[in-house]
Amino acid sequence: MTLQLGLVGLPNAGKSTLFNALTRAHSAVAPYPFTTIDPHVGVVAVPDPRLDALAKLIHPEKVTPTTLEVVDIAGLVKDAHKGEGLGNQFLGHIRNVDAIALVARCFRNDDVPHVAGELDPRDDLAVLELELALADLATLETQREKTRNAAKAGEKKFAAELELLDRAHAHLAAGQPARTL
Ligand SMILES: Nc1nc2c(ncn2[C@@H]2O[C@H](COP(=O)(O)OP(=O)(O)OP(=O)(O)O)[C@@H](O)[C@H]2O)c(=O)[nH]1
Ligand SMILES: [Mg+2]
Repeated sequence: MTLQLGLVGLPNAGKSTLFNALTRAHSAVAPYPFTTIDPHVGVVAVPDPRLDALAKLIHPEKVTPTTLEVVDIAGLVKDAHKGEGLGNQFLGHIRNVDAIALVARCFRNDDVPHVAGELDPRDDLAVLELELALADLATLETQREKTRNAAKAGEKKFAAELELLDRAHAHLAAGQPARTL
């Protein structure tokens, strides 16, 4: 089974560097923002000593390790939901992943500009969390509109769905991530 992982971070945080380290792929790495525009996908086998031990015991014809699929996307900036930087539409490339890794920059290097001006990983993470919540909010609003119309048409299951979407909306609008609902 493949586990999918999406990398999210500010431009120049080191997402592609991490992607390359994890997958031994060759995503472009450069000391300027927005090096990555189109998403890159890398797949790597996950070593597991338990699998090796099992293979030694039962000698299967084929041993298939689980794989990790890593998706490297463009950098997300503050106010991306208002179109800043490359906007936030590219988040669609990681909408279906199993996990999102937030990549925060912790290294100092004057040759690699920081989009926020100075090194502050905690602040960077807050920006990422907020932009992800706002992107979720926009998705939810579209869905809520559709569900509201369907509920008006009288189908019962949509009334229940609308109630859940309303709760999720209030939660996200209060700045809470969807996963804590
Ligand atoms: N010193 C140091 N430099 C790093 C580290 N990670 C990345 N860099 C450098 O920082 C620059 C940006 O790295 P990238 O991996 O391209 O960053 P990114 O997050 O993919 O950037 P975008 O694609 O533009 O969003 C490159 O010059 C890297 O060599 C690190 O851990 N330490
Ligand atoms: Mg990159």
